[in-house]
Amino acid sequence: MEKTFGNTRVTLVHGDLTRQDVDAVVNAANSSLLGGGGVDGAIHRAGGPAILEECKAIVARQGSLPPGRAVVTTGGRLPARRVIHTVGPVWHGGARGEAGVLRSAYQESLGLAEAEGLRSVAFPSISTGAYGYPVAEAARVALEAVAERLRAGSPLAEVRFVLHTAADRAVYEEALEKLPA
Ligand code: AR6
Repeated sequence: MEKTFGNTRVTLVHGDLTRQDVDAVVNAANSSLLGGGGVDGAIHRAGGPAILEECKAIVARQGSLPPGRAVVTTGGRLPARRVIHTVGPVWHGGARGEAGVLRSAYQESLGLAEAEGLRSVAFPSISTGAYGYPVAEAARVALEAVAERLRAGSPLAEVRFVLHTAADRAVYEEALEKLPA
């Protein structure tokens, strides 16, 4: 399913982020940028060591990456040319600013994709795995954050959400249906 905001299509697919034929994929990383499990582990496995080398250079230069911020590296051996690494919030019940940090993670990632002159970017469901964010709430925050930025005008042609399970895709579909174009 898809919906258009401004000039940009938002699409939802069920699949593997590392296989997406887009300009950039977004990594749900942690502040160390040294890799981990989940989609982070899958990106480093599929993309090879060049990504980790660039991550280490970034941390040496600017320190660890705070939640809600984003940085960009090469895509290594991935079909995507770039990986945008962002850090979502750890879920602590929702009263510790989690939604604001999640929203920032999406919007900073889109800003970097635009600054890099990219046309298409694919996101995983940030924070809803190891970080424990309830998926229905995360889907609403994620889609609202993306739609808001795209409505303001963006050179991106497509923003794709790649959901790892059919159940997660259904949750994102429901949230996208409710969102005004
Ligand atoms: N393609 C698309 N989605 C995936 C894939 C994949 N190949 N693999 C997992 N997912 P998580 P987080 C989904 O845990 O909650 C890491 O260790 C997964 O099913 O990857 O932001 C980092 O280093 C879930 O829906 O990210 C951090 O320490 C979603 O991706 C921490 O986990 C996010 O789950 C970040 O936790």
